[in-house]
Amino acid sequence: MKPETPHPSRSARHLLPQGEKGWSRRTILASSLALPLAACDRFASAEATPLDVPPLKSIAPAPFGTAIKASHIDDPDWVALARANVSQLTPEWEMKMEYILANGLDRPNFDRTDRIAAFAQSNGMGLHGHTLIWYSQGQEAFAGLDNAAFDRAFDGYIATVAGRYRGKVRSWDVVNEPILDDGSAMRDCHWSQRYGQDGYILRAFEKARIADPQAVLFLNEYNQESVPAKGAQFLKLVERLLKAGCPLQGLGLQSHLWIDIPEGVIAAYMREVAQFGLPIHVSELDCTLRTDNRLDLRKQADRIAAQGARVTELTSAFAALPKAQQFAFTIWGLRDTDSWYRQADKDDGKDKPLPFDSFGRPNPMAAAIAAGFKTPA
Ligand code: 9MR
Repeated sequence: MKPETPHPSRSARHLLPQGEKGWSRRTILASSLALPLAACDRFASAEATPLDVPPLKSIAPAPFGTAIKASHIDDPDWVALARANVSQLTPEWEMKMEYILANGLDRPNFDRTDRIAAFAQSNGMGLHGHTLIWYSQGQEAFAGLDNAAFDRAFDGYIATVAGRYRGKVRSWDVVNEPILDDGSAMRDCHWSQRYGQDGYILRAFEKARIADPQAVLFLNEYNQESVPAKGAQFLKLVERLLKAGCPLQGLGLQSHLWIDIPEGVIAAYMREVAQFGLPIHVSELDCTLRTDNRLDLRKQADRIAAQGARVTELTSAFAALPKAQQFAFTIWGLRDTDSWYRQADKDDGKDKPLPFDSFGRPNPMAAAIAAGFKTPA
């Protein structure tokens, strides 16, 4: 029911210069000593004094959001944690074509989408729509349509979905992830095959503008803040779209980070992308502790320290944006166990990619977010 999207941060790690992920004799020696210590580390962290971090929404310079699945609404612990910490929600899955068109084009299903929208409203939380058009979805539902039927279905989907949540969402990710992982070019997909690589984006934004004239319309992409070639391609795309008169109003930086992103890359990109003057949404922050290098035997504590550094860099850079460009700051789940990294098929039981642990207690990552909000840079 839920085919996975390619793993953004893991695939990007292959793009790092060798020096960033390589290993040396010295690393191996140090690592072999680290092995028994790593085991102790687990106990050390279990006994650590709980961190005292203020509710994240109370210290964020903009709405502070989380991804939500409809099942979270039935989990009182999740609801309490969300009420305390967030002021905005992004449906993690149930506002996507994959869910809405699961029964085919003629029978759109909004049960869980409506439930999330009602939950946001009854809790006074904002709602960010995610996502109308995505290369990884819709292929099956649109297969076999002739051109005229394809056009009707494409335009009709956007009109129906964006129209239904008009007045309920603050904003939409109109198009998600249009650029190839290595940043070399735009993705080719079923949408681009019909309308062209920029054409499908332009068409989607125009239709979304008509369906919901008030919502702020975003282009959303991962690894632009961490992989320079991809960031450069994103900036070129934004420039072309704006030149073509696209009603693009905001830029979504997903920010699926990992611990070996070289220092300074994220902050430099934030300054660059801000030059368009458009609102910025850090839209899906998480930071995995995993690395691709199986010989990387760093202790959990060292990984967490590296995670904190990258997360604070991102958060400080967001806090340094002009106020009018701070649209929202969203984490891709509250508790580690809510993360897509911890879904059954990929769970290693150890990753801590989110600000709260499985009991809803602040992780060091929550403190790293708080530190960044306090020190704009
Ligand atoms: O976290 C989401 C996971 O639960 C879904 O199965 C998956 C496919 O719909 O999408 C994940 O969220 C992705 C987001 O929609 C777009 N950027 C990458 C996110 C992580 O894969």
